[in-house]
Amino acid sequence: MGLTSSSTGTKLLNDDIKILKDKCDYTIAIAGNPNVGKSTVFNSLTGLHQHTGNWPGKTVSNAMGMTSYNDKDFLLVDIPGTYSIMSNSEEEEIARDYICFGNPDCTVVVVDATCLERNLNLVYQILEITNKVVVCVNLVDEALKKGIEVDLDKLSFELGVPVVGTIARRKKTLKNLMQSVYEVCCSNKKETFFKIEYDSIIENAINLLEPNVNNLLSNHSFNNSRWICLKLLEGNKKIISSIENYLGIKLLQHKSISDSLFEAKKILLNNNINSSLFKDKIVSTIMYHSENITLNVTSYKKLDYNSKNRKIDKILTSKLTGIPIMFLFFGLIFWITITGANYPSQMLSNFFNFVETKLVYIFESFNSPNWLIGVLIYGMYRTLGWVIAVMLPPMAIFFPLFTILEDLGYLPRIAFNLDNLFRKAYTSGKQALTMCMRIWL
Ligand SMILES: Nc1nc2c(ncn2[C@@H]2O[C@H](COP(=O)(O)OP(=O)(O)OP(=O)(O)O)[C@@H](O)[C@H]2O)c(=O)[nH]1
Ligand SMILES: [Mg+2]
Repeated sequence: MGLTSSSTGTKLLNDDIKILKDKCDYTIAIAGNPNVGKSTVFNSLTGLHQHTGNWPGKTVSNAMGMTSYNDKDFLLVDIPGTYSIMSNSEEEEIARDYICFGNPDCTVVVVDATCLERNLNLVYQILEITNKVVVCVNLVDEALKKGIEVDLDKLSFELGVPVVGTIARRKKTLKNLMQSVYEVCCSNKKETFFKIEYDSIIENAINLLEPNVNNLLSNHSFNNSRWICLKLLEGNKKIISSIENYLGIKLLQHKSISDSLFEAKKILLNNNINSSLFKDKIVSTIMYHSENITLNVTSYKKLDYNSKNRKIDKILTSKLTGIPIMFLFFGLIFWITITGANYPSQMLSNFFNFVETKLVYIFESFNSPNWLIGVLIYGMYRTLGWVIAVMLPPMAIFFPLFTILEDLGYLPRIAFNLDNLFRKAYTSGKQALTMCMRIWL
């Protein structure tokens, strides 16, 4: 059984999930960076058909489906890809809200085995929020092709949570994942939080604020006071208001918290750490950890594993050659589509005309009134025939060509090339691909 939700906000999101949650024993969130195979994992486990493809940003709202394992029913929630909990776009906010406040029984963080370092940033950020996590190292087949091996046991030891390797397209490889998820859900594990040690000044500021947040949340089920302190110090109004809504407490209206926050921020400012530098320091510490752990757990069998890709990237994304090649590709695709579609269009049109004359003949032989022939054949049938003859052939050519570009991995490069331009219109390069399809349709 499955259901897809189109929720866009925390309240509606939680309401949707609540209905399904009652039917299941456990709720599992599938999180991760964009384009790492989250929806493929989701589809393989639920039998649903969430949109998958070789470019980032396909999943833009939460989707839900159900699966069973060891006589337990699991509600799976496929959430949009995000690089960080400190999100920017709307879909990243949806992901962040669910990771932080959706309260799943387990969060599966899908990471790309071919570029672990970048993916571990999000893993660390999620581990700061919950320890009910299973890390799913996906695309193991691609990593092996590039001579990259990840020591899963070592990674699990370092992170303190189960780590499994998967090839999401092959359902068999997901059995270990479900076993780990099952164990995390059934284990009644005490909620402890992964502690990343930040700059000593930041730690001083946290230490000043944390006892007060702790006091306030002592009876609350969400008592991750260190993480809340980090968000208060970061000063991101959106996430603070999400935290307050979730807790049902106006944090800053409590004098003990606002006073200690003021003092903590004073410590930071006295050391020239303003809000943006604070964020930078948090991010760079997490990146430092990700880099170290990646070096520790990854081995590269082929030293030049990435050099071919880099050379291709240089040509396809450089300012000088990237944009002309992109227009050349688009021009070629549109040309093939338009000229190529003329022939089948003409054939379909001839076929429909032929059938039309036969239909008119049949209707006339039954002495049907002219108005009936007019409505059914010259009206409905002819319009339908025109639409099919004009629309079907270009679509049948354009989409397979687009799929070839997707499989070659060219679409993410187009998104990268156009990112700067699209940012000027307050959106991101990822939208270029959707726009391209819309232009065509
Ligand atoms: N070779 C290989 N390809 C995979 C694997 N898992 C997923 N893919 C492919 O990777 C691409 C991205 O997969 P998706 O499931 O769409 O990724 P996603 O994380 O849901 O992406 P967004 O929703 O855009 O964030 C698709 O083309 C999948 O077929 C895997 O284990 N091995
Ligand atoms: Mg997806």
